[in-house]
Amino acid sequence: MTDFATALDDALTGVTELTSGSFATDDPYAVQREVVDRRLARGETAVGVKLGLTSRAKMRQMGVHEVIWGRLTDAMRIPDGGTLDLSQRIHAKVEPEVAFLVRGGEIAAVAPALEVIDSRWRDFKFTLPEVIADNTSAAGFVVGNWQPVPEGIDNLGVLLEVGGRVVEIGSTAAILGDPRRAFAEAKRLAGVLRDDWIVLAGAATAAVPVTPGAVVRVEVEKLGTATLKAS
Ligand code: OOG
Repeated sequence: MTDFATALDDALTGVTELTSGSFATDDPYAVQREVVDRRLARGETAVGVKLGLTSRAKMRQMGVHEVIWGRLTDAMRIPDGGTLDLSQRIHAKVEPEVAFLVRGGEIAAVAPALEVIDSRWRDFKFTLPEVIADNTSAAGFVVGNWQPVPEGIDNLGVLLEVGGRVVEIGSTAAILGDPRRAFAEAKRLAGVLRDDWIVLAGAATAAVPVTPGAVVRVEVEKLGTATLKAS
């Protein structure tokens, strides 16, 4: 176990922050693997992968031209309508997304989804290797109802609501021009996508901070909704 992975795992379990610049690595995905392997060793199960920086706005913000990916475990899953425990997160934000269900390495179904991101880096300030090592800020997710991929999946309207107010408006087109491209990227990057795994395609809008008591809802045209309540 590298010191870097230990520090990230301690920050995760202790709900404490790290400061950008305190560790270096030339293989951030190896550090990420160590961090997630620790979670698996504690009894969590791998349930899929997530893509990050799939929107041009986020890539521009980070000054990068590549997507990043992280690993999902069962402990990150929040049932639709369930509770996000903010006492176990540092400074959580939510993003409206779509999720794909994997069968035979292909897309079997799609669902509206919320991703919870929570950087272990102070103020969400990190370099690209730092966010990759930190499992691309993965901290939770909610998946709505699975359904067949509808016509026009490359341009469905997306609303993010907090407390019944619309706070972000976007389109699935913001996800690499077509969220199916994010699935293809996930397959290429992760190497293998297992049956029943979930692929989170990446944010369709900017991420929004959540505070205790907030009810967060994503609505994707043709797909429906997914909801969480922050406590
Ligand atoms: C990195 C993760 C971003 C997305 O969908 O772009 C992400 C971060 O901004 O903390 O998951």
